[in-house]
Amino acid sequence: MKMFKTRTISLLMGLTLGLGAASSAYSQESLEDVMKARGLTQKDLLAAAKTYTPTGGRDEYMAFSSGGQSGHVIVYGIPSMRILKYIGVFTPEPWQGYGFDDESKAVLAQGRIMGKDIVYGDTHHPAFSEKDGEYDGRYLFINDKANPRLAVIDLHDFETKQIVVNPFFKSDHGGAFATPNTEYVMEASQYAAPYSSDFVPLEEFNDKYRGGVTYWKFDNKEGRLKPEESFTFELPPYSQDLSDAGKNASYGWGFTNSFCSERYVGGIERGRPPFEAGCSQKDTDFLHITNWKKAAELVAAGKVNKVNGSYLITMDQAVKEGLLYLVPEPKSPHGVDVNPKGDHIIVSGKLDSHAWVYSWPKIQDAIKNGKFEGKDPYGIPIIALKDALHTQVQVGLGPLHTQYDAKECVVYTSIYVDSMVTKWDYCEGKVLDQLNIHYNIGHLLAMEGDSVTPDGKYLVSLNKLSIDRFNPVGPLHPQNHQLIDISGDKMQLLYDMPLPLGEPHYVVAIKADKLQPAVRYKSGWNSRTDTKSEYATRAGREKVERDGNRVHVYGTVIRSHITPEIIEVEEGDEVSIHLTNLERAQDEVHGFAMYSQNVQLSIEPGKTATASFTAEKAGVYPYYCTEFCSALHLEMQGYLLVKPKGYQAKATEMQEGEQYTQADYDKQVKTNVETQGVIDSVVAFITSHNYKDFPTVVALVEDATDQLGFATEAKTKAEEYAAKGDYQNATLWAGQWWQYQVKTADLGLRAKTHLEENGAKKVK
Ligand code: K7E
Ligand code: CUA
Repeated sequence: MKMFKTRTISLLMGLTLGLGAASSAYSQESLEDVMKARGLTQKDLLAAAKTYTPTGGRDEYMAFSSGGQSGHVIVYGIPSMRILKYIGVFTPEPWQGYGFDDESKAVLAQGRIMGKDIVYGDTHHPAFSEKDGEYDGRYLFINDKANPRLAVIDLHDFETKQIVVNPFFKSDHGGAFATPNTEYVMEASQYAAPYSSDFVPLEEFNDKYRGGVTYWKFDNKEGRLKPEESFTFELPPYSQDLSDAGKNASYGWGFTNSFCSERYVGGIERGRPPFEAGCSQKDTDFLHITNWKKAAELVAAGKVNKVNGSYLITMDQAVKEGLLYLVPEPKSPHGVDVNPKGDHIIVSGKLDSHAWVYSWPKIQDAIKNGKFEGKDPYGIPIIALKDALHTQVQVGLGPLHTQYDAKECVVYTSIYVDSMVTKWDYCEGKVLDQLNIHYNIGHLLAMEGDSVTPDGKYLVSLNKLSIDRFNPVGPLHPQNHQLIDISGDKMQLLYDMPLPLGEPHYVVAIKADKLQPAVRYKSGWNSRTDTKSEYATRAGREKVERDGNRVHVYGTVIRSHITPEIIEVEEGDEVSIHLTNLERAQDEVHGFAMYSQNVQLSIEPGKTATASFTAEKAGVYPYYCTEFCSALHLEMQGYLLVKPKGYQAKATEMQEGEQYTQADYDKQVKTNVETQGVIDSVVAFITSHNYKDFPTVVALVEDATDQLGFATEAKTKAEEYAAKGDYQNATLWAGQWWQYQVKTADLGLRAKTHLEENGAKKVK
């Protein structure tokens, strides 16, 4: 302990004096040496230079990837391809305390289905909130295909705030897709099923099984989906697949494709040919066109009935009101993508080598003139292909998804079977370039590719299989995201990134400067509801409240202690520990984990989080902070004592491990005086510079001032005990005084470094 103190002091001194003098030693190795040693080509170097981001550098774009089966969202930077965060969405995520604190458990509980907790998700399609068709950087939505749900993530703190369960579907896929002002978020079903939770035999598939597309109303001010204002289009049992919202020319409409319009039901065990045979018989499937704008008006006018407690526009009503149309589309399509102007729609068929380009003006004409080639078995008007198609382009075998370039008419389509990306012109109908990617590309993503003004620049190929790309890690491989430079005429492959967390289906990327995430919460904040927590606790107001066997602990955390440090309850008590992080400093998160109780909180600066459990068994339960928050992090600890019923205390005095004398006290005080010298020199440096021009430094200084205030309190206590000749307590409080000094010095040094690195100027 004493050794440690001395070393820390010299470290602090060293930092104060030595920092700022950058190392001038430079590597003697030449670029050629490294190229030779690692077998790199000029092309490799060029690619490396385009993605390499020096330490401290930032990315131009932030990508939000579906986390596939993990039920999370993965955030990474482009072009560095560095993973920045996993966001817990449908699955508990201990690092963030997601699914462990009461506040986030309440979010996950919104996603219960038939009373059951569903603690994973099969996430597919993330979507940003939009304003006038541009990403506004406020919210992210994502669907869960297996358990038809949508989640809302607030990009102000990258936390999941809401989960809604579809009131009709038993799976979804065509979500999440936002309308141009995030009026609605689309979610289409995938596997047709009865709308009720009752048993319905498969023999009644055509009559009783249904698909659909839900338009979830989004309250842009509140940042929440509004189930009571949302509505669903009843659709035939055609296995709806992906969706996209119309924009500009096609604003007010939505598009949803389908892949088994044969309505085939397999069953090898009943002697029937399997699904895959029956679902790929016809040459075409159906693109569904829905008018959400008009539908919303009907809902507002009280003309739509509720089923399962939610607005349902039946097929009959939709046809009667002119809200629903079908157009044939290529066999087994996968992906429907509206262009930025909204006047073209591209659909690719997995079992066709063409991408089909539809003309929205043509479709509109057909609708206006009532020009249909017939009706499907449910009475939905079908627009003839020739009355809707602009052109068909041979793009390669197994085309899937399409992304739009910044240049008009230019698009990129993922070619699954041929494992390549085809760059082509949909206005002229010609192929421009093709790039082999590693293997079996699924989605691809362009920068701001779903907005009305895509950026071009980079493309990421989301390859389904990574086979031989990386060092082997067993039979389950990561996925391979390949970064491609699309700024020139020819596509250039830059980088392979393994993504080892579920199978990401789609990714969306936004300009990084559109995001302004917070670094702290307002003090005592429930981050999941975005309101002041009723359990917020201020420094010095920590308390324990008991009502029968219900115990509420109102505590705080700040470097380096948890208050309370000892919690005493009785066997059988229901315990809730509410902890508020009093820190204001950036990145000063504290954790809270407890032996055998499934307790693990992440308490970011300002946050209040709650751990609740039943103290079932008498015993001793250590708890501690799980984030390495300071030099005295390991000492950030405590004990929950669960006493047997009717327990009578035996020992009355704490057994001290060490006895301290006046000499110990004097020695500690001497150390403290020296430390104060360090603090004073740092303070002198900061105040002699224009530090007020640096918000980061201002925050650090505020925090340091707090810590120094605590130091003064501890100093007073130490001196009081010393005056009474109680050197045991005097020495311990002098030690605590020093703890606060160290934190002050640490903050001060961080502020000083920031000033030095950011060109602060001396003030007279
Ligand atoms: Cu995997 Cu969009 Cu669900 Cu295609 S989806 S690849
Ligand atoms: Cu707080 Cu470690």
